[in-house]
Amino acid sequence: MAYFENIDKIKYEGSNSTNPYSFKFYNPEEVVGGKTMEEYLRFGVAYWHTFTEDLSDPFGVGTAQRSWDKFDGMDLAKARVEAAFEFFEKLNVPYFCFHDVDIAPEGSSLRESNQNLDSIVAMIKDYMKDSKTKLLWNTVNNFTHPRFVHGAASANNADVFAFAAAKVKKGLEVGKELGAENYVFWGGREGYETLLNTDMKLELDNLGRFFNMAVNYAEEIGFDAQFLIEPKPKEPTSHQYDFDVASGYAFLQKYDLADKFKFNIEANHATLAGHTFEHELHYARVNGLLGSVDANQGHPLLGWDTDEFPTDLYATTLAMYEIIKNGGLGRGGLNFDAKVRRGSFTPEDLFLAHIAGMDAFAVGLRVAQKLLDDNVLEGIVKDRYSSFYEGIGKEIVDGTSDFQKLEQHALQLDEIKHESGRLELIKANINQYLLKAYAGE
Ligand code: XUL
Ligand code: CO
Repeated sequence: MAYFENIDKIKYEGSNSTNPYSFKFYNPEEVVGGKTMEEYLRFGVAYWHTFTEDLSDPFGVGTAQRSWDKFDGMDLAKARVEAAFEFFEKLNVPYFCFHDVDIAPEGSSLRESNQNLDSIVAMIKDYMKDSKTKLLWNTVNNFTHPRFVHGAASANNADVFAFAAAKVKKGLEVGKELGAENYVFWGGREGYETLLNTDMKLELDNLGRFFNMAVNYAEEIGFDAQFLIEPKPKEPTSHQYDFDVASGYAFLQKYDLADKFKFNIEANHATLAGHTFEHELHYARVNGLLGSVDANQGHPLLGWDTDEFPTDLYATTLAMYEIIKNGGLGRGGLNFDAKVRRGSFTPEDLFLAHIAGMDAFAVGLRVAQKLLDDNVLEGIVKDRYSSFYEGIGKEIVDGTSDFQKLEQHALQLDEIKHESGRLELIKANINQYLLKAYAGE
């Protein structure tokens, strides 16, 4: 049975096409910077936003029209798998990702939940045999069920810690079974609502113990996925421990995990933390920790995680700039942790939204590569720091200087000369490159 019978396979038709069901800029075979767009961008579809989301919000019920919703229970889970693989094929997307509860309903016991998972995982494995779409990452949802009301690995209750561990154990087994390239930890409730009833030291230590046990178990079963932490500063907690890349990195170092994890960076989480998307990508990159990306965007006027499809070309360009400088995303990818708006409730909107996001990142890739090829920004940065390439600057960098020598140097200075930072020129240059990309130049 077809769930998207009105939609044909989405093809690249170029920037002049008026067909909404076509890619205007994403041409999977086009080579940019020595790799095809498909290899560079490694797009992934999020199962939860695309196949289980009903589009409800805190003030209104769900509006999504999904033909699989006529089923329920395990039949619904099976219908979603059929719909998902039809969607992946029509969108021609190389990856997908999911939480345990997205693909199979929880049973009345852990044992029953695991049985439900086993049967859907077997079905997905079968579909994957005839599909090019692979599993970018999986994870488990340790935040929705009431048992996680006070957290999971950072809960105040050891039974909850054990339950959370059992779910991650199963998640690692599922990841191995389906050949997941990464495994994600987003600490939805690993944080607190108030310090007034929280033992922060114990919670952080427990979280460290939990991650170490997960690493050990993955090694034990031979699951060699890249482990990723997905930082977010808050929501639903008022403070989440994996606040941003910098605090996540400090946590990993303290608990001896820094060489076992990288980061999955989500645009809207970065902005919630008061950072730009490119800040988080950059911070991870320069520390060798950029693993994967949850591609989306926040609404500039709303202060929460709106998970919109990314359409802001300036943001996708700066993000792709970081990703290219990282040498690509390795085993990671650009997963759309993005959902259609509540008013965009038709099944067709699911395609149109992904096309918009894929095209936006394809433009970002083209423009960022051109900015690098033409040395538009790199030269400016290099020049700005030229004082560190020779003389006293080189001594500082080489570690051969000290306060005595620096005082001697400072004492003989007359006037310190500064150059303009040229910020407006830099921004004008980026605009010029973006507009040239529209014109196909
Ligand atoms: C929530 C969020 C999650 C993670 C996976 O803000 O981003 O969907 O990506 O648990
Ligand atoms: Co996410």
